[in-house]
Amino acid sequence: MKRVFSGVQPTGNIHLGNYLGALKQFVELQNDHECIYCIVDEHAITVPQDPKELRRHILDVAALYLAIGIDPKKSIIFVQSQVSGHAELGWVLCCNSYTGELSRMTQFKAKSGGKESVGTGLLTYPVLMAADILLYDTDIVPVGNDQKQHIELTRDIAIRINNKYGETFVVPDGRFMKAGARIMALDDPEQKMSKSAENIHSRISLLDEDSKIKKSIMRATTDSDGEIRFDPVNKPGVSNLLNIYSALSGKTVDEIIAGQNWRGYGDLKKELVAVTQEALTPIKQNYNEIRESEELIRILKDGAERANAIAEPVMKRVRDKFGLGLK
Ligand code: AQP
Repeated sequence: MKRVFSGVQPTGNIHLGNYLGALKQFVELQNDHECIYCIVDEHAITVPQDPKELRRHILDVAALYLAIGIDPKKSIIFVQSQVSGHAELGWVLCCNSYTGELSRMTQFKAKSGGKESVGTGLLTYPVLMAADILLYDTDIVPVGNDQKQHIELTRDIAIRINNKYGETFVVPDGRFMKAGARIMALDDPEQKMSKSAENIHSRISLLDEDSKIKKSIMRATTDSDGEIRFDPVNKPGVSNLLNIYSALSGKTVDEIIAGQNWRGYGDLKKELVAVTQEALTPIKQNYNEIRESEELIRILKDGAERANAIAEPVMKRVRDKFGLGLK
């Protein structure tokens, strides 16, 4: 069975972009793959976090993992900082990567742009991500499109080390959805939907109430020509709505448009409101049952043990290749 690894940052507001780009794949893959799903708290601290909030968000994401259908009997669910190999391997990989390649990463440029002082963690974030993946001899990494460049970097570092020290790492492949790989902000379809955007109507969070879902979709930015067609370059707003519809319903955009009798964008939006509310209702119900249960902590502790049992032999291999520690 091929091994799958991916993670989500516990930074709050898990949204439709995270779900349709990455999390939905997590569920699909767990029946015929060995899946390891992480809550990447060490990534979250690349920007300042309130400690109490961070702890709360870790459990929020864990509960969401279960609520969307990740089954802890099939998949490993754990918190990154509970397995020390992530930080240890991160350092080894840092010593085998270059500031030039890291400063060229689009996400680093976007997050550091215009700031006088930029934390080192923001620069080395993709190296820690490479460590997360390589630590488990991962074959497949299900992520959104925005992570493509980081997956390429992970491959480059793995190949570089394999060439220099002999076969050390499995070289992984990214896995991207057809619909949903890049969900755009509702208020500005030129930007990706994001947890940290100030305008709450730029995104639909998985736990949003029906009234908030309706408000955010009904006020989504479209255009003035009134024609409903999929054309991301000239009609990014309408195309984004159709893309979300397609990813949530499992229908192609052609099927959606062919069956419609809409008189304008308002009708498309109303239908998308219904489709979104229907998709998120069971997730919210499951979440509310799971979030306060003691079972959640037990699942995460058990997951960390299982993850560590896979990571430790890989770390031993790395220490041996690099001559670290004692034999
Ligand atoms: N808009 C998106 N469309 C499709 N996939 C997306 N992902 C994120 N945004 C979109 C995917 O979600 C997974 C988890 O993301 P993350 O928690 O690691 O953080 P992120 O990519 O930094 O997410 P945000 O929402 O954009 O957060 P901020 O605002 O803090 O930067 C990843 O697989 C990602 O590709």
